[in-house]
Amino acid sequence: MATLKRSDSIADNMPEAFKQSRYHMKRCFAKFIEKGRRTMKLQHLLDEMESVIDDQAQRTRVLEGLLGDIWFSIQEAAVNPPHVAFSIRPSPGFWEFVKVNSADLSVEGITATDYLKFKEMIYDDNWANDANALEVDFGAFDFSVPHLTLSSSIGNGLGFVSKFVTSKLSGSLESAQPLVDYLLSLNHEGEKLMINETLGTVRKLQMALIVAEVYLSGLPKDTLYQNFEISFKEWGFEKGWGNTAERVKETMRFLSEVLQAPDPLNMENFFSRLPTVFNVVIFSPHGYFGQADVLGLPDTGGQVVYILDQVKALEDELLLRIEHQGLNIKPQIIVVTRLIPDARGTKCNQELESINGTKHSIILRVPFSVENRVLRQWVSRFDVYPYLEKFTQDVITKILDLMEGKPDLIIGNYTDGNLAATLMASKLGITQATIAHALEKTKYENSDVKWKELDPKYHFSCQYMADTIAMNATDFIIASTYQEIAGSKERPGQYESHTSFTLPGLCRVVSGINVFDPKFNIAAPGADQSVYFPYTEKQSRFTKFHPAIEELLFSKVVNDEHIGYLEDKKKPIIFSMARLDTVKNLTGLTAWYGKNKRLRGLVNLVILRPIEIATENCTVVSLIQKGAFVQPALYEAFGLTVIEAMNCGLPTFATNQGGPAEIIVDGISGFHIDPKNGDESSNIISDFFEKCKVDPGYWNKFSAEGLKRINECYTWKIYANKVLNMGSMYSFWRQLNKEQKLAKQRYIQMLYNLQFRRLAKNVPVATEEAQIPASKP
Ligand code: UDP
Ligand code: LCN
Repeated sequence: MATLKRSDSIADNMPEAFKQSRYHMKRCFAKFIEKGRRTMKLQHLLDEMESVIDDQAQRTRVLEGLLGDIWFSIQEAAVNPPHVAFSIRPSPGFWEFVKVNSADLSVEGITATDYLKFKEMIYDDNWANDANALEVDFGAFDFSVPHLTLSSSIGNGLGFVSKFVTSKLSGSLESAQPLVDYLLSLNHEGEKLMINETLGTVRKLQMALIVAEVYLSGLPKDTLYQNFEISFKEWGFEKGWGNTAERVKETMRFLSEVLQAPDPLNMENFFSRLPTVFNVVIFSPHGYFGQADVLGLPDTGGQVVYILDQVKALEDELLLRIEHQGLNIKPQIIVVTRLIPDARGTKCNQELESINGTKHSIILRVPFSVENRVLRQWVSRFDVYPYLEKFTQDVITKILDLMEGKPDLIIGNYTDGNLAATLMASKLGITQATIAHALEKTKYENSDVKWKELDPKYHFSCQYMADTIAMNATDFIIASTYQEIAGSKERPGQYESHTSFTLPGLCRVVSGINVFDPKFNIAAPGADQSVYFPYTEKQSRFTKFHPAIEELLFSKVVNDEHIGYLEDKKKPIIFSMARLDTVKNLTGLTAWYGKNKRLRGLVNLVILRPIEIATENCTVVSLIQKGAFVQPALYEAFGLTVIEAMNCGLPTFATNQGGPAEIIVDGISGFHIDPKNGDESSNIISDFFEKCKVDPGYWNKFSAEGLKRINECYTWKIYANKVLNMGSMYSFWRQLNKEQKLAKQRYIQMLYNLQFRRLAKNVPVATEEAQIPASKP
């Protein structure tokens, strides 16, 4: 049987595929167009095929081989009788579009633009046929930027950029001059770092490095930089190479190798040593950003936990690097959020707050103001757009004052933070990074084409414009998983869903973001290991909470704290904890448990209602020995609770929809469960506990493998190291790419000014009356 040839396009393969079952396919297409204009997802197509071909064996035969290969890659069909157009995704990041005539099954390959127009006809005919409809095409700027080509390389931008930089600096001595110029520009508060004008050419630098290396070889390895600083300065070297003779020599060797014959490894090593990042601004405007009493409040979840842990990890890594660079500089990280005067018992009405567990990092809160009035109440993350520009302007003034100069890196979080970061980075000319946590677009089906319907509540027009602007403006993107960027075989990634989309009547984004752009990087977060530690570390437990937890789980007295109690104390406990939100599917888990007698016989189920202090969770976890954690979400962007549980050595069952599918290697470091298939999921959990009964080593095996997976891939130390390496390399990359960057920035400014601002003005500004908070979907 023929199968899909990758070398040919889908449009080339499709006629051949139809030949397999022409009669049946003609009947299916007749069915597809029967209801007139509409969009259909793969499942709809399969359902309608089922109603046409009722014999299952026959259906299986139709969808075998080549046609099956193509059919199961369909993401969407747009029906405009007599044609049906398909968007097909043969593998992550690769899209093709075809238009099929239902009468004769003739196939025509079409462009993304034509597919979007065809789809728009369903929603807004006039717009679809408007020859001057606004098209946004960021691809037009990307001709000079190299792109990855393999799906498997997506998310490894740093490695790719260092290879590309290497090739740009290769060839002749002059080719490396941009690196020398960049080194010459490095300074801290005006004080030069690395080299001065004496070493302004590649040849001079190369010679000086040789002399310096010979000199350093004669010194004991631990000789402090201060002891040879004066001679080095005379030769043209400034501080920043290292704190000891040994470290300086290593750094110099990396550079000598790069200048002699550039290679990516030495390039990356050299850049990881460069003193380029000291002051960092992190934006997270929406929700309640605080260190206590905030989790569970509207729009306030894992993003806050992530940022607070991220700051600690980045500060630790910065302090270490600065020490190793031989510098005496105090790094500073400022998390910028919104000041909320009506703070509901939190500290969100306080302007400045030091961040626990750090030496120099703080939270800065700046209020949203409108028409010279400070907004007192919380505003939903969907409604923040009218305030962001003024907010960012106010932030810039405060930051320049607090930092006594510009920061070196600005990191945005979520749509609002990323837009603020874009405005500030472009104004000050600073390296920018963005983090999404979760992009909303994939959460709501057809939310792009149906934007007009949804806008009054969600303002997706603002959000998708802001996301597209920030993704394109930023120097690098930090994603937690591969799937966040490019999804899986079956499901497109969150970023990938911005490749091309349309907001009929507003703008057609024919090229929004390219997931093969080397700005994409995966740096997964970790969990705070002083809070989430292996259950074996008994001495670290917070035993003072034990009686309260005992009472919570086993006391028969019903009160506000708990509903129900555990009768059989000997049964292991499976537990789950999340914000009370439909997407977290805690009701689903409860129903699976109720339905599965075998599971009920094996384990107790505990659902923790939102509780504030993470340490309590940890204690609960450690108490529940030989139990398991279950994360049944319908979709989870990353899933911090999954890695928190695994950090405690708790075997974990987590949703196969989203990040957890990547965190856990199914059947090795935990288990994947399908949130849409409760019977299968509850049986997977039952099988596990049955096996544990027969073989107690089975539980330990999964506990240990979970911990191993965490230590190999999901720690804040690994994260901080990667992110600072990115900061260093992409700062240089943006210099090398200056012209292209500037052109794109101009285009972005126009889009911001002519589109985003206008849209933001349409979002109603909150009145003085208190609002009723909506929960985060
Ligand atoms: N969390 C908590 N108490 C709760 C619910 C959640 O401390 O009642 C913490 C949880 O430990 C985790 C974060 O909030 O650190 C939730 O992050 P996750 O990525 O799992 O989901 P999100 O809420 O961001 O969607
Ligand atoms: C937002 C989410 O929904 C979670 O899945 C993530 O773990 C969290 O942010 C932190 O990135």
